[in-house]
Amino acid sequence: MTMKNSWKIGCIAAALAAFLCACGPKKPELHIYTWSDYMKPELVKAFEKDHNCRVTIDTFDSNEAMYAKLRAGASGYDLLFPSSYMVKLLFDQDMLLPLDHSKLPNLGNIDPRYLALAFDKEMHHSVPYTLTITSIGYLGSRVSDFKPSWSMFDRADLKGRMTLLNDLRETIGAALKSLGYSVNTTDEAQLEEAKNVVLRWKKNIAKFENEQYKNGLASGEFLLTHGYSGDLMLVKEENDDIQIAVPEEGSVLSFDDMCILKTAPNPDLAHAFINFVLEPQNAADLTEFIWYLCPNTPSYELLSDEVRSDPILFPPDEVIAKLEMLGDLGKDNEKYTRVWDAIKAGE
Ligand code: SPD
Repeated sequence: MTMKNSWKIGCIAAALAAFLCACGPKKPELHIYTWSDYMKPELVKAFEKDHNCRVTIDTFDSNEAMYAKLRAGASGYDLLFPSSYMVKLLFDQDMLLPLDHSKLPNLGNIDPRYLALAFDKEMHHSVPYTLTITSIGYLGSRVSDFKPSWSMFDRADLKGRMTLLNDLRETIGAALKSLGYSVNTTDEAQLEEAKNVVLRWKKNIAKFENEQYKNGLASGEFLLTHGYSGDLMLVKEENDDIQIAVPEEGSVLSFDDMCILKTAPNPDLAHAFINFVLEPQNAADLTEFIWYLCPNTPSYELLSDEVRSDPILFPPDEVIAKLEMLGDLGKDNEKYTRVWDAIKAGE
């Protein structure tokens, strides 16, 4: 063999070795489907390292969008983070895997005070991830005479500078609360009244919006927005003129839960991820990163004093008393969809 040939063979062998290494045994994968800005990347990396796996995260911006995508046949997801009323719908449609509690030794960390409010108190199919209090965010120096009230959306002087959530249960719920009704009413007359309230508000808002309102508020494009508590707290880090208030007529309290699809390709890894999130230090890191409270009792003492005294993360009892959870309304969900369609189509 000539020098030239043996050099060539050496190169080919090295390339082959590198190729075999790169294609080596495929790492297990975990596919998560969740809201945006809802996970701490460093924690995902730590989980990938601990479990020698790869995590991919897809996001949705409303429960209904997530549900529609799954019903349309999207597959391959292991772990979902829907709100509780949507968990109930997924459960009723037999889409969820019963949780194996022997793989979730950290379940006992869930705060019993909040678990008492949850629909799935035994955590058969879902585990609370975070709490959302739907609130109003506004720029303190730009909105004069602010009142913590849904009636702010009637302010013609803020026309075109406000947004409402593009979330039918939340926005119809806000109108229902403004009228003194339950966010779970199925009474047609009350829903009709709520529809007219949202149509009135619609004249003053720039748009129904679930994501861009965050940057819009931070940049001053919007002066007042209906928003999810943690998202508003997140943008407050960018602009400390942002104030957050819970309307005095009452608002929505939601749990977003972790649950595993029946069709999950990797249910073991999904259980491991849930248990990882329930580690007190991880739950505390999440609360301080995504700004939604992880209802995990031993994590509370790991939070900073500032976070522990925040009235949005740890609301006083009188605020909690005014909050209502969204329920799954079964067949009556259609009534809300009809009202929402009419709102979207209406002037
Ligand atoms: N960026 C995360 C948003 C999660 C908000 N929770 C939604 C609750 C809906 N009722």
